[in-house]
Amino acid sequence: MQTEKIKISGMSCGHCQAAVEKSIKSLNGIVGLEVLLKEGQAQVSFDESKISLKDIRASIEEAGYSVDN
Ligand SMILES: [Cu+2]
Repeated sequence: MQTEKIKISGMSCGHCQAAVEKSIKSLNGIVGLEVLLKEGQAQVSFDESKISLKDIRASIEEAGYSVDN
């Protein structure tokens, strides 16, 4: 298992936070997730044999938010 912190910009309210959570949770291989609205950050734990950080970042961008790192 791998845990990464991802900087996200564009989240301004609870709906944004929920949208990011939903898009990441819909991915196969996510083990743990915490999205922090104020910090603009997500901490994601995932099974790297099933999914890559790149896929997670892509899903955040598909939901309409920008990934900073
Ligand atoms: Cu919002």
